[in-house]
Amino acid sequence: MKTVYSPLHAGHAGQMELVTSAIVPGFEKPSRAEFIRARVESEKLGPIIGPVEHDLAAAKRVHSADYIDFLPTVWPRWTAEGHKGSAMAFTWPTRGLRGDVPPQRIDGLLGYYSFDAGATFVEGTWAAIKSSYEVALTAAELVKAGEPAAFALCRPPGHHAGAAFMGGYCFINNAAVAAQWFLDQGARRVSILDVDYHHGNGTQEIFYGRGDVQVINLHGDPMTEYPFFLGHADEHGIGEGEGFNLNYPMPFGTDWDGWNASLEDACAKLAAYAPDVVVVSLGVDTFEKDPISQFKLTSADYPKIGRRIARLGLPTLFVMEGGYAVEEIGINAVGVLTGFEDR
Ligand code: OKP
Ligand code: ZN
Repeated sequence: MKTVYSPLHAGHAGQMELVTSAIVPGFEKPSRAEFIRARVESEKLGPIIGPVEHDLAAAKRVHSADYIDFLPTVWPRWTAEGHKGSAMAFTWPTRGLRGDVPPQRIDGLLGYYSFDAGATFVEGTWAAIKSSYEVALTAAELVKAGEPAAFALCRPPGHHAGAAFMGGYCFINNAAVAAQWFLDQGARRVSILDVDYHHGNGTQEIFYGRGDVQVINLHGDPMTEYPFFLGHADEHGIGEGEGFNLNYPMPFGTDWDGWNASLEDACAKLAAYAPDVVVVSLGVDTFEKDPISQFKLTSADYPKIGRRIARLGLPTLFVMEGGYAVEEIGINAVGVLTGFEDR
């Protein structure tokens, strides 16, 4: 299959991250995408192509226009106010506070448009966000044009970004953009299968009231794992979306057997929904050696995931999300893709 990749991701570098009482170098770093690209090449997965330029109209189909228009202004405003280092939110409008009034200063606006301190900006961040979005759309176009599958090597990732908020390293929800784009191109139903270790709270929020996108998440139980405030098994969707959101929270220590049982159930529900296309939010932070995660999948398990998804027999777009064991991220991510191709 073809891979879509942009070198512009690399400008999103040197971000700092708040981790349990310390500000440390971000886990979501450029080498992640470079290890994956190198493995795509060494495994001869297929051609690597650059993204086609797109305006932001497709992003505004799943995000609010004011949120999307805000993103390119963050770094210029942050520096204009004299700040140095990563632009990062520190105050959020939670219960009892006014979440409906955008403040005037960038410090406040960052909180207004986020749910945590995890989506940080440096100088090259907006260009990276835009290129990641274009990578997803370009790969979606390949699938629309008849390729059985395509790989969007997105960085930064997207599944924590909601209609009007960023967080968890995510800004534009690339998988959600692609799913909506398929619908706008004539698909009747789309399934999003999110296998990243963390619950894709943004994707769930965007489609929660919708029956034309089935959202399935396999993830660490939010009772004990980030993002903590969404991803429970009793979240089924609402209104038209009732029954079309499925969560499979799993405990720390989950290995292939436990995880695969969830995948099997998820694939049965996906097949019953009979979508025209599947968008896989492909995170490989379920890996046993991932530095921020608590599942126990091994490198030998990733091709099995790809093989199972291939058995659905549906056009499939893979969109890169998380994975922080950088030495093995290429082996694991590309392992899913070669497994999908049954080789
Ligand atoms: C992004 B993706 C802070 C831990 C929070 C944020 C994790 C974001 C994961 N002590 N870390 O889903 O891989
Ligand atoms: Zn993750």
